[in-house]
Amino acid sequence: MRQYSRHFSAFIGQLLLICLVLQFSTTNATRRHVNFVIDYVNVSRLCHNKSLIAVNGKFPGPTVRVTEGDHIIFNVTNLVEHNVTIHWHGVLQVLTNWVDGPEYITQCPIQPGRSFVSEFQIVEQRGTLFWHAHIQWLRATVHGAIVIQPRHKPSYIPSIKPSHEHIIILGEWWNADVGDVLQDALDIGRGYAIPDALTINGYPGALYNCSQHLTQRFRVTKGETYMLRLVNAALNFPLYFAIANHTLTVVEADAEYTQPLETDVVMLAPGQTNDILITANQPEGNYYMACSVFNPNSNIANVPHPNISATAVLTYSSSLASNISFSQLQLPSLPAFDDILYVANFTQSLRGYYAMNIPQEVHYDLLYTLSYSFLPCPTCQLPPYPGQRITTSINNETFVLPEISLLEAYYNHINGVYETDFPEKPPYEFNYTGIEASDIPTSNLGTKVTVLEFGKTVQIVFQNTHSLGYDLHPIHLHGQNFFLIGEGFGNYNASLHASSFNLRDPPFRNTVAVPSGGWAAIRFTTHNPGVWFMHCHFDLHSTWGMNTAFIVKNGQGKNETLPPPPANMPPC
Ligand SMILES: *[C@@H]1O[C@H](CO)[C@@H](O)[C@H](O)[C@H]1NC(C)=O
Ligand SMILES: *[C@@H]1O[C@H](CO)[C@@H](O)[C@H](O)[C@H]1NC(C)=O
Ligand SMILES: *[C@@H]1O[C@H](CO)[C@@H](O)[C@H](O)[C@H]1NC(C)=O
Ligand SMILES: *[C@@H]1O[C@H](CO)[C@@H](O)[C@H](O)[C@H]1NC(C)=O
Ligand SMILES: *[C@@H]1O[C@H](CO)[C@@H](O)[C@H](O)[C@H]1NC(C)=O
Ligand SMILES: *[C@@H]1O[C@H](CO)[C@@H](O)[C@H](O)[C@H]1NC(C)=O
Ligand SMILES: *[C@@H]1O[C@H](CO)[C@@H](O)[C@H](O)[C@H]1NC(C)=O
Ligand SMILES: *[C@@H]1O[C@H](CO)[C@@H](O)[C@H](O)[C@H]1NC(C)=O
Ligand SMILES: *[C@@H]1O[C@H](CO)[C@@H](O)[C@H](O)[C@H]1NC(C)=O
Ligand SMILES: *[C@@H]1O[C@H](CO)[C@@H](O)[C@H](O)[C@H]1NC(C)=O
Ligand SMILES: *[C@@H]1O[C@H](CO)[C@@H](O)[C@H](O)[C@H]1NC(C)=O
Ligand SMILES: *[C@@H]1O[C@H](CO)[C@@H](O)[C@H](O)[C@H]1NC(C)=O
Ligand SMILES: [Cu+2]
Repeated sequence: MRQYSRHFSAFIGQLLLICLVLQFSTTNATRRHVNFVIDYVNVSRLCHNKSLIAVNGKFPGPTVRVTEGDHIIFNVTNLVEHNVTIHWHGVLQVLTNWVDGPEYITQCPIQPGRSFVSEFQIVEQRGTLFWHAHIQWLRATVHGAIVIQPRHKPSYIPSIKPSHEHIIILGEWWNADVGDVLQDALDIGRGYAIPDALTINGYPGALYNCSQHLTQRFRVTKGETYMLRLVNAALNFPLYFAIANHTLTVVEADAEYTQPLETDVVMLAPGQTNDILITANQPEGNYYMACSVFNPNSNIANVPHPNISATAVLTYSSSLASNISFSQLQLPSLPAFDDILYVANFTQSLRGYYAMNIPQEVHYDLLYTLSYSFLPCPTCQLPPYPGQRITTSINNETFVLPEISLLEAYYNHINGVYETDFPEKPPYEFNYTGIEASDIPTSNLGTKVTVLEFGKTVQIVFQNTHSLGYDLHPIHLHGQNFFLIGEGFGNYNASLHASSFNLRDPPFRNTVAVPSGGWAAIRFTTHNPGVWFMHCHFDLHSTWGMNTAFIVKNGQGKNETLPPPPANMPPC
């Protein structure tokens, strides 16, 4: 393999000239430089001091601010004793698949002491996304917001001019090292040590020990409207968010406009983002904002979750000088941790704009079951499944990460790295959401992908199953957004459900929270050649194998052809 890498570098060297020519042909867009140094930082939370891996000494990391159309020239330098990759989550990466970031899917990791320098363009997206490490569970602390200002606002978007904005990243905190949390989870072969706290911009807030004095305050001026840019950066929990006495108006999801939706509480699955407007129309004072877990898992051994809300405070300007009297603040009311009906209504109320071009004809019609499964594990001895470890699977396939990137293997025709026979449907039909124990399958281990022709429309119905209980799975697709055209509880039935698909104003997203005990249908068109990862955005489930990838073939001409790799791709 090492020999191969040298060969590969020489090959890239020859292509450098071509790449430079390509770079200089795109001169009139703004170039923004993003310099990330991955380093250790000491932080103190919940009465614990800890050294964690972060970017530029910040946790959460720096915000990347760009305007639609900009070129981002990044330099990611790794100064920690751990392999790292950075994924620009939700960025469409048009013709720049090489810098997408998932480890061993599009690149080998940036090894300690090395840098990765390259670039991509933000094409036809606006709103909030985020960047995060895409290797093991490093993204717990290696993440930050991406803010994309629109270049031209489409005429169908109501003109709202928020006077200011605040970034609100929802996340988690472990007193332990997250690498150890992952290793323990792998060793025991089932659950994992849940986080010690939920966080807002890295802080647990006043309801946790040693945290009151660090509670984050977001300043507002009475009468003005603010844009809140929300990101769920948590590893394994969908989260509710609300602000006491303030109505939230959702206007964007995953960096696409939505029809304005007024609600008291939003729910974001890991990987999802929302832009929300609030108006400071309440009496001067302090108001709690709070975030709590939505955990619809009805596992045999119910999955535990942090049950204390992360909080921060919305402070009207005249109250800024005075201390907060926390005991007098009221928490916003949040739905119960398992309120699947609230969430179903919220997600189904969220609509895109009619102006979008929704593909009506389907070329690839796929049904993907999302399941837990078991594989033998002699060292995993905990009851109730001694000798077995939990895995996850899609259509009975448990994904195994290769040792060189899929993209490298595809581009250079290297055999034996992946197979192209990922099943279009589950091996056989069963009562997917039935409760019979026989639904618990033993899965196949492999690295299987699906090859797609350019310019075709793919429909995927994700069907959750009852293997080991019901659960939600936030499925994230790299490289293209999809229309979320339908969802429901129970088993998907084409003859009943396909006719009610929303082909008028579905939201256009990169992550869908497939309902616990139900299904969700998406549609996208293959406009972007390359190898695109698709996976559950619960890191635990992705680690267990709920992943696959699409290879989108080249179309016609240069604008539909994946360019050669940039110079100095990190070698394996
Ligand atoms: C973090 O704390 C440790 C122990 O106190 C110290 O040795 C180290 O230099 C600190 N690191 C940074 C980046 O401040
Ligand atoms: C954490 O570090 C600070 C200094 O950075 C120190 O004052 C404090 O005592 C430490 N706390 C614990 C629990 O070690
Ligand atoms: C990338 O950043 C590192 C660390 O700041 C620096 O040493 C290196 O020269 C930079 N590389 C380029 C090509 O700018
Ligand atoms: C706060 O600390 C006390 C005393 O150590 C402990 O009993 C309690 O559970 C802690 N509360 C939280 C929210 O961690
Ligand atoms: C805020 O909401 C709480 C509970 O919903 C209510 O009791 C309180 O009166 C409200 N405060 C204001 C200033 O309206
Ligand atoms: C569903 O959500 C919408 C938008 O927030 C709200 O107006 C409506 O009352 C909700 N319906 C139910 C049944 O909760
Ligand atoms: C909250 O979580 C803790 C730890 O997981 C658990 O011991 C406790 O029973 C939970 N409390 C409630 C009210 O669910
Ligand atoms: C706020 O609290 C701090 C620390 O307890 C105290 O020093 C300060 O005087 C207080 N400020 C006001 C305005 O009460
Ligand atoms: C599937 O299983 C569910 C729950 O066990 C049951 O209510 C339903 O009737 C079953 N459906 C069919 C078609 O057997
Ligand atoms: C899944 O794959 C395993 C291993 O090949 C096989 O034993 C099992 O029968 C398959 N399950 C289904 C539902 O096809
Ligand atoms: C590529 O360019 C051709 C010719 O201008 C155009 O017809 C086609 O739509 C373009 N493809 C993409 C993906 O933009
Ligand atoms: C880091 O990545 C390199 C290249 O893929 C690999 O050979 C090495 O084993 C990785 N290191 C660790 C600790 O995983
Ligand atoms: Cu999942």
